[in-house]
Amino acid sequence: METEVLHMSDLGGSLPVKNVQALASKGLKEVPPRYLRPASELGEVCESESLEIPVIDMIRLGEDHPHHREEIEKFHLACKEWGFLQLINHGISGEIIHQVKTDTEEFFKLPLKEKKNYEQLPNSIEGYGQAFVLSEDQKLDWNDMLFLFAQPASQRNLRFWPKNPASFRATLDGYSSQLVRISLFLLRAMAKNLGLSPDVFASMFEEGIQGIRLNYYPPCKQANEVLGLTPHSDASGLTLLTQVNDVDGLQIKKNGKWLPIKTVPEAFIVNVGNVIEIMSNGQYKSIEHRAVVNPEKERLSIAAFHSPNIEASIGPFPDLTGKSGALYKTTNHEDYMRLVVASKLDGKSLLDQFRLSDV
Ligand SMILES: O=C(O)CCC(=O)C(=O)O
Repeated sequence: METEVLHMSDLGGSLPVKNVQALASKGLKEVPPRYLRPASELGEVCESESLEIPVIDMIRLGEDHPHHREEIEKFHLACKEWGFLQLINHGISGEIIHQVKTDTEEFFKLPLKEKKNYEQLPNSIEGYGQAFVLSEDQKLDWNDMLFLFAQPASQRNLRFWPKNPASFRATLDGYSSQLVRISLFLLRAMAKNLGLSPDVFASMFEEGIQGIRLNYYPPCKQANEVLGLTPHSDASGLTLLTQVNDVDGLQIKKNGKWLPIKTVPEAFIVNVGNVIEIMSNGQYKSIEHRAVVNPEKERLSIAAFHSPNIEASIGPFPDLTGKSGALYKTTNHEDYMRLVVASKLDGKSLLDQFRLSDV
């Protein structure tokens, strides 16, 4: 008997919402109330110049590099204490990065009617639209997205992959496999830093799931009253983010305040997701983050989320449970993904459901 292959886009979806780019282009006098956040929800932004996320040089992480030990230690601390870092010298050519940025910009410039050819279908997260909207009274993000499953290639649904610009599909294909290469390299370094055999994470992520979210944040005159993306920690294992244009907007939660990230040109912003926090039994941290919008300029970003294969179980590695025992529940990946898609973004609340005690 043939077993039915689970397609990621069958895991559930979000309620449809208005297109924000179209709304913003109307030159509204007032932003509709569903996008406006109370000041209490927006929290305090940290202005300290001295707080900057670690910058890690991937060449120096190489085992033969004379500064390997120093860099690998810095990487370990970045994963433990920050959960975020900027990765330089990652080996992806400037040409691929330039092309993926240009194609992303070109896609969002298309007329709404054309973008809607790639619109999400009911009950599926893949395509052009929005994610994690579960009720009609939920506050909305000042963002439109195109979400695609890019890996494993058997999960691709080309129906949602834009044909315009003409280079989009080939560009994303090349970019996607380069990101898999980087993420496997980082996962091996993480495993070694945690005292595990280098392939324990990589073997689960090798044929793993990669979802790519292209974000478009229109400018907003009431930028300080809306959010581009609600605070959340990433459900996946490891995220690699590229900022497409030179407009910053990512903020991470540090010591109870929101710390704006100043992006290093050509760097990837890398962050630990919930799956690695769980598997590392809390040694590595999946940090809450959000996106804010600019009053004058549009902002675009590309987030690539890397998760293990669907057969993997999501739980603390037995070698890391030590004296404290397991600090998180173990669950199967399919159930975990179904929960992710059915949950609204809400800080670290998703991860909290897996905690067995305070970490
Ligand atoms: O646009 C950004 O800087 C953040 C994107 C992000 O966190 C996401 O897509 O989950």
